[in-house]
Amino acid sequence: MTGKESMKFLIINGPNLNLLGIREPNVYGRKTFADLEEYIRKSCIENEIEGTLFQSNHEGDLVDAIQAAYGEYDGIIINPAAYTHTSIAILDALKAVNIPAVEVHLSNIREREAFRQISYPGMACMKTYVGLGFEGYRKAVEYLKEYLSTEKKEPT
Ligand code: CA2
Repeated sequence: MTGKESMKFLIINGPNLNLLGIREPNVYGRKTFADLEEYIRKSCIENEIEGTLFQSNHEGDLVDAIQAAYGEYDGIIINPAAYTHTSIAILDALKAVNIPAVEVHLSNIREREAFRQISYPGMACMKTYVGLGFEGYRKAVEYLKEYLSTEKKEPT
């Protein structure tokens, strides 16, 4: 990336997040997935980031998207949804591409069921935002932007 180009982030959302606003409003809120995508796009624009959004219900498709990000994106923001708690494949993909990544969860998984206490993809992420709803994605954009701006200035 040269000085004048904007940073490129890939924002990945995992399974069932496309159902947002349809069920479980007490846990995930009343806003829809379209609302979330609009919020993320706006967060990227406000931070002068070129954001690409990707959602899939399929683990392999999420792995493929992460692999394809290699050499194309400066940062990854990921809410792996239920795959958070099961997917070593997503963890391995994130480690393989070695793109700075931030994990986001709408709910506070740390205060939920025991099976939600482990995050495999989180082990390859620089930071995790939980329980902030949509705001977590904005914070992730801001954190990655700041991290990458600072990193660029360091002497090689
Ligand atoms: O809090 C989060 O963002 C989660 O990643 C959401 C996942 C859950 O498995 C993780 O433990 C935490 C679930 C996403 C499913 O979203 C739904 C939305 C509406 C109705 C049903 C599910």
